[in-house]
Amino acid sequence: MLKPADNPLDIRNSMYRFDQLAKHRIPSPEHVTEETIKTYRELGYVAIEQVLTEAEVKAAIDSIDDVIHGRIVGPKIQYVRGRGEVKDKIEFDTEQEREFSVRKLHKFVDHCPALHHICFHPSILSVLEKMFGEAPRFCEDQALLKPPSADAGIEKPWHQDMAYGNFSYTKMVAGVWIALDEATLDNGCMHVIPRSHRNGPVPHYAVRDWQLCDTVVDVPKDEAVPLKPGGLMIFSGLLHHGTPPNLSDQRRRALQFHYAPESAKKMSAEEYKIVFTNEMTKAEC
Ligand SMILES: O=C(O)CCC(=O)C(=O)O
Repeated sequence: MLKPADNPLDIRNSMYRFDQLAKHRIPSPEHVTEETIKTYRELGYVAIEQVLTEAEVKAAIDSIDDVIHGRIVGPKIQYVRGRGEVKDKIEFDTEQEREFSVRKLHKFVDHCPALHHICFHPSILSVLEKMFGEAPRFCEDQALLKPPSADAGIEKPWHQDMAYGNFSYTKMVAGVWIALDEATLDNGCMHVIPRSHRNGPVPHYAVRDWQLCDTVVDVPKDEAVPLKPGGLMIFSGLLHHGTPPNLSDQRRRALQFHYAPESAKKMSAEEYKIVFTNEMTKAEC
């Protein structure tokens, strides 16, 4: 398979395809049936078109802005590489320039009531409970901001979430990715390889990020998951997924929460190393 150069356009063109859309979509949480759960287990994801109201989406965006502009303190802010080194002290010419310099917020649910409400949204927890067959336990919160430019709106390379230490449990975890802006083919919506979770854990490598080796990604099977604001995708912690760089002029903000089945335990360091790293096999990427 192709090995892309470290150039956003080459990455976009060689690691993603834009002519296949994910088909497992339902209109709202009320449409979850036994069949939805069965297909979720088979494909590794389900998109639910409308879960949050316009007011919930607006309140979420306002909270994100409050954190970025220092009106709420406590959550962690991760800046785009090369920006914000001195964090709070850095000068930005405009509010928008500051907003476009942030890549990620996390650990905000205890500081932002509107985001706490979404994280523990009864509709979301009820769908997860059906998928897990037991109550979900919240693991971590993130806001993933993809500003509109090749250097700031960078790719999140293909990966499995359980390959990240925080999400490496002994049972399958689930991610819930919620669009706050419209997530489109152009501004970096989610992409998935349906059924890839069924092949189990795959070693990850530090390449452009902590990621699957580009050569093991089954790019021909890539399906994009565009979503309107308030729509979301629930996906298996072992599903291969990623988002291409945002080369458009539209920003793309999303929330992402992870949950584990209540009875799941954290993997030991040894188990984690065996399944998610090359320490045992020494295989190179
Ligand atoms: O929202 C994004 O761009 C990437 C989300 C994702 O897959 C992650 O951060 O694990």
